[in-house]
Amino acid sequence: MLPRDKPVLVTSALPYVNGECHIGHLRTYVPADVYVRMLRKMGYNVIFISGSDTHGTPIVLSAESQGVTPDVVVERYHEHFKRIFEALNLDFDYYGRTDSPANHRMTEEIVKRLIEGGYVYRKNTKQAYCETCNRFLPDRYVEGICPHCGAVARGDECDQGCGKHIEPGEILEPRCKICGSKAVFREQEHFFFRLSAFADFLSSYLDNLGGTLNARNYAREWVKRELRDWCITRNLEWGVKFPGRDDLVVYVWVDAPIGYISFTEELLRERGVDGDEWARYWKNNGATIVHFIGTDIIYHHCIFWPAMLKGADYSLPDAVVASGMVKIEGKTFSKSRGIVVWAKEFIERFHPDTLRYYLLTQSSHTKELDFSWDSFFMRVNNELVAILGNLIYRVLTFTYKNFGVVPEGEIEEEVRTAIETARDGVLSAMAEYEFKKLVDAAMGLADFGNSYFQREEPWHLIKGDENARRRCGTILKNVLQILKSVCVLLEPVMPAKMAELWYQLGMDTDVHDTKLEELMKPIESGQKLNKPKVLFRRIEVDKNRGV
Ligand code: B3M
Ligand code: ZN
Repeated sequence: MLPRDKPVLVTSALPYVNGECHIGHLRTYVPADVYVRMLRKMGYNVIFISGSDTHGTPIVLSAESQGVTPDVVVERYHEHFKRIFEALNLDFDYYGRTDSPANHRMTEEIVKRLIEGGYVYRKNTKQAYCETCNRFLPDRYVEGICPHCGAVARGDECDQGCGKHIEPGEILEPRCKICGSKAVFREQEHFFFRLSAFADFLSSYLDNLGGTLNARNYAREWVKRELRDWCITRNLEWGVKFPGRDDLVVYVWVDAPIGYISFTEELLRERGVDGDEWARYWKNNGATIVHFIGTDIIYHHCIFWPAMLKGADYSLPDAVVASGMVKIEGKTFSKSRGIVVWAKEFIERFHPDTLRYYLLTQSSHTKELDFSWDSFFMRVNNELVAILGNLIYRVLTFTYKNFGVVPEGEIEEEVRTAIETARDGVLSAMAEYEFKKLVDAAMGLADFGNSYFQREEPWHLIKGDENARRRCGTILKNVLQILKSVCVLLEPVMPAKMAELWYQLGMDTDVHDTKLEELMKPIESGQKLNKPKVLFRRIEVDKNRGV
């Protein structure tokens, strides 16, 4: 587990704000949010940061195709992402944007340090150029064939094939993305980061990097093979200017991760903490840094980013947690081909917590998640409704009707043990970054609750003599304790629904602030219950299928 004596900084990858939020994004952000909420329950001091990635050709191209300037696109989708994240209860302490003045400043500062350290040099390179449009074609402006695997690829990444980063000038058979004509290569001077100088550093760094194995192993393979120097400037107007050069901006993968640092600074400033406090998080290992990302950006987070931080003398990430990719009904996710599920449409139809639950349970964190409507309906109906909702509603209506309050009684050994088992399962899932396991451990406790309630048959006991009725009260107190514990354990997973349950249980604290110690504290006898309401409703499969 993470060290106890430092604050923890958790980040989730910064979405390009060139289009709407989809479940591919949420597949990374929801687990990050669960992780943060659970760390807080474990007593850690955590800050949780993300923001919009506002630069680079994804934004510029999208603006160009809509006939507007990049800032218009950024403004629109930045607000969109914020709204979706709020609706899903993704509880960022700070959600920034990489075009902020602080990020411009921080990027310049880090690039200057790299230059001073001798890690940046200039070199003439071949750059794709379109003779029809009369312009250089950085990154996504050019399409062609991946030099590594032969798939159709974008200028800077093989997005449909091997997933590798592609350097300017490397793409084969380049074509201009704007007009479709064949591109040529022209010589131009650019700036390079001496990544090759970091090979030894990276290989020992990666040996000790925490997080998920997929991230570490993928990056190790690269370091073992070859690290080529990295071109860090582009011919674009939109972005952070390279120091001393008005005609060049830095590559988006320079200023985007630096956003993690700038947003820490912006957050602490917003909280009124003194000027240099951010440095505690990013200098001299004053914090534990954990990045949540998708597998397609492991290279950037495990190779470029630590090398940059090392070169500029900042703290290094302690863990990189990479979620697997998303498929839709068995097909490769693709916005352009319409194989996508939009977050907004989803949460207009179904409760956001059901989406959170689904994304966490549908597959293990590092494996591919194959979304299908049928599997979503099944999880809601067979798990949330049949196991969890059923337990909650039966227990609460029965107790509310017959007692109105939490009855007297002792918590039984068997129940304590079941709660401890669930808690231990959750803790080991946290240590492994396995969020499906985490939910399963909590749902296992709900399962236990159902069989305990069923086995003890309190509905017979209530009709019996005084002794039987006392026994009935004890049973109910025990199941209420189970509900309370399930509620605490599932709050990170379904924060809105669990807040409702907390209320129905008559608790007067805020479930979002509860700590794991609460699990072992008996629910108070005499505490008034609130009128039970159904928490999860069945989805009518036939009506909802195929939309
Ligand atoms: N904006 C999104 C992506 O490539 C990219 C992440 C930046 S994280 C610093 O999927
Ligand atoms: Zn490839």
